[in-house]
Amino acid sequence: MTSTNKTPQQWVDEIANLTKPAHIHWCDGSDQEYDDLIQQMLKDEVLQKLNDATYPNCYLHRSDPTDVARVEHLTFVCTPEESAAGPNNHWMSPADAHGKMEKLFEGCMQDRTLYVVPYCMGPIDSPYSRCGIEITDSAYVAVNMKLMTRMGTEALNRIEKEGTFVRGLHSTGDLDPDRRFIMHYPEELLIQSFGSGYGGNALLGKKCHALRIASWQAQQEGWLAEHMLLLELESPQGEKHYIAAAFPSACGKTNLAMLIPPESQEGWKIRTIGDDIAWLHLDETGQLRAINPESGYFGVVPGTNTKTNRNAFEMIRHDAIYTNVALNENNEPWWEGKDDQLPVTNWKGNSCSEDDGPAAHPNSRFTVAARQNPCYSPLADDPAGVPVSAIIFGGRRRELAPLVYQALDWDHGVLIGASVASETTAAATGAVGITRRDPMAMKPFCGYNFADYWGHWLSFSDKSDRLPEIFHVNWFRQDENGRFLWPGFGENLRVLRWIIERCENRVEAQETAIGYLPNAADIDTNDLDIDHQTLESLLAVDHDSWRQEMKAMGEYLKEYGDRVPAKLAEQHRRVIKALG
Ligand code: OXD
Ligand code: MN
Repeated sequence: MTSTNKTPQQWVDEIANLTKPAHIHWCDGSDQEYDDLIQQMLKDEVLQKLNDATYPNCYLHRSDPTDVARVEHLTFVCTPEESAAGPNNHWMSPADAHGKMEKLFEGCMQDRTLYVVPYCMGPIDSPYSRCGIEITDSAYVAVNMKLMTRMGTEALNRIEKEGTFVRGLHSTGDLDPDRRFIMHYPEELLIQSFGSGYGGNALLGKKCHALRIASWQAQQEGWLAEHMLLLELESPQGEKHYIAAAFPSACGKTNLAMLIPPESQEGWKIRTIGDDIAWLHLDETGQLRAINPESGYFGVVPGTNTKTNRNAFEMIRHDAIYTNVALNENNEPWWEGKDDQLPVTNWKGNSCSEDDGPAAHPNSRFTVAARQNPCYSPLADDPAGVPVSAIIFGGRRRELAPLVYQALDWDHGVLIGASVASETTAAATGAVGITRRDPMAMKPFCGYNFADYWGHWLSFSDKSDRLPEIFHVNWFRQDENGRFLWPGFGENLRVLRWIIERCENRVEAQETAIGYLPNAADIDTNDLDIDHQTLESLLAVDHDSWRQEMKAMGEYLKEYGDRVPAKLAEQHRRVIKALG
């Protein structure tokens, strides 16, 4: 299982020999194949059809109740040297990991069909795209991959032409949490996932390939694979800007990418290029260009409604796969935050009157093709990608981080990205609401040592003098009574406008110890129920708290020892000095 230069057929033969499937199915990616797989899953009760009058072509999948989120403690990066994986990853030696996984995969597909899923991450004809083949024994994975990636014959043709591809082997196994592992072998361009059917662990094109393996490839090849949404912002004058923004899981990337401007922001438009992952390359002029490697969305359902995200609400009304939502009495999907009727059956399939807790799992998901998004940008299919004007980092922080601030330059921006911290959410198993460091929102997804990754980010300032401006935002500031200070959602457009004004050098800002902050008058608050004092506190920099924050950041950096790039340490010292 360790050699790399195999043809797809050779690799499939090898895996079939190991896993002993009853059938082998090469996915062609056609609509007919999708329909056939759906019919098969309805028969096998892997899927349940939802109300066809109100939710046409929508299906519900209930996963095993112990298999509902990414399992970071069971996710490993397997490099020959432990230090290459870094303190940010769990590590296992390639030999140990191969030994363990080979035993698990042996004979695991008896009585099952082995699906061969060739896919392309990114537009099929883009030089920035990369291909992979996922072998899986889950028809649910195959149909999700059809929605999430360019899957099938065209991808296989590209793979055959290029002669190289990322190999992903997945089996749901017996769903025993003690026999569940997600292994990454960056040097072999190989992923092995056993014992989970949950999206982030099983749809290998997404987090495993497009982030963990791709971040490693990107370091080798001089580009960036990031946990970022990509949006187009068009002004009333028709000026367009492209923004990439990194937020930890379940912090509203999908909502921001599909933002509907409020009535007060007449003439502004937002279109989505991507909602979760961006691959960024410098072009020959030094401009950073981005593609979205995915072609679908695997989004968090709870909280989606016409007020928070009308585009998403509409796009999941047809041709969608729901995972772990509740049902109402009309056999329609139901989730917390959907304000119609009441749920009768919860995500586990139990009666809501007899089972406490949320009706939909907090990490319940929808899968849909991106083209269903009412504000889908056709540029998502442009092989040249889009030119990025601004990069935004953000986290969920009750205190400290102002609504928005701008880095003094790229290297300072890298420190800001490396300092991202956020309160944990339900997207991964573990406690929710604990603040943890999540540099560049990549803590669960960077396939190599963070210290080397920061060094890679810093190397860009030597390669181009036209890099995007870097910003930090925080939509989640609360007062002492837990009330949000900023209205968020569509109103976040006001902050994006300031960001673009800064990129265009059209507005002054105040230089502070942590970066450039807006003058309060430059954030448009017309028609907003927000008083001057609240805005001032959203834009305040409390030096004591920031000194503590920088101290904590210093402690964090110590975990990476002398591998921390000198330029990053220098930025850290500079901010401490400026704080006085
Ligand atoms: C996701 C995640 O599913 O970040 O996108 O967990
Ligand atoms: Mn994500």
